[in-house]
Amino acid sequence: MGKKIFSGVQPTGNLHLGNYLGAIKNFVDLNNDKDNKCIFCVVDLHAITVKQDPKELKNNIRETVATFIASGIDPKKSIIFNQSRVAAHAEGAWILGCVARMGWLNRMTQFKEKAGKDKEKASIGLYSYPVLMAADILLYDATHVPVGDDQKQHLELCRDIAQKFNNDFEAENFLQVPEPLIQKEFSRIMSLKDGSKKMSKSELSDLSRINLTDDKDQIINKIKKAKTDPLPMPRDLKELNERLEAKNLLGIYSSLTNSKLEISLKNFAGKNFSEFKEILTEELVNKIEPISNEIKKLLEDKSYLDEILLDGVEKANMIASKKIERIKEIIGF
Ligand code: AQP
Repeated sequence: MGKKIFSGVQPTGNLHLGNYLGAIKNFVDLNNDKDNKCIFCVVDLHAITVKQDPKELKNNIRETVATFIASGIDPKKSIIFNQSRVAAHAEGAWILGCVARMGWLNRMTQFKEKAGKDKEKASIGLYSYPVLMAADILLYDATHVPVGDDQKQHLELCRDIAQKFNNDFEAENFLQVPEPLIQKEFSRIMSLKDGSKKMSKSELSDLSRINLTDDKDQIINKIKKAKTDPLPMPRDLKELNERLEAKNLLGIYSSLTNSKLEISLKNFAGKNFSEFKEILTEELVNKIEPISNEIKKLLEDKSYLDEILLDGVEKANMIASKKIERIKEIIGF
């Protein structure tokens, strides 16, 4: 039976290889399965949980749509829209915020990481971010949510919220409890400069990530400068697990070539990093350069991207507005 897929990407700029290998690549496969119904959301309400420049936000929304399409998502087959234009998301987040418990949210590690030491100055939106994410998913009765490993905890919270709502209001199976779709391997791509940190949009050093808009020369340069150690490539899993940067680069290679990590490990065991980096660069250029070129081309036609969003908003609104009306009836409004 086909799956109902929902997932989102924040239009916060610098979409990178981690977003691609951890999430968007999976979106494309799901989109290509004719039995699935897919909704891919540009989550602009999530983006403003940290300060955004309004002009940049507008561009980043279009760039995210362009990235979806350039990566292979077909807008005729999947719904692509931006969250802020479907009012049910904000309404749903408020209602579900009255179902979720403080204790549950207090455990969310992403808030702790993003708020840093000065929690008092973090926005309330950043704290309640996972509740909005739950509303996004539950409004569409999504059965499966493809995400990177960093979103696993938020999805568990979404499941808890759905179950509590169904229990509290004696509405058995009304909110669909979704399943996470997290790849078993390579679900967390790390920084090229520090194998212990997630590859991230907000990291100041551009050398820490491959952006999906990078050109061939930028990719070559970034892999050349990617952190490694002076030893030859690891020879076994134990050694690999102790050498984070090597593990990350080998993971990127394996994910790009759809190979098992153990096989890649065997192929490159004991070789020089420079030799491996050359092959990795070639794979990266082959995959990312066409996406990057296509994003740039698509961005020249803003009205085409706006039309896709408009069409998506209409379709998403039809689904979400019905669900929010039922939610309101159930809670007694
Ligand atoms: N490094 C990563 N490895 C694997 N998957 C990743 N994802 C993000 N980073 C990695 C997955 O990409 C999807 C979209 O992510 P997002 O837009 O919600 O947020 P983000 O990339 O984590 O970016 P932020 O929050 O704007 O900034 P940073 O990166 O600075 O924290 C998600 O499915 C995510 O799991």
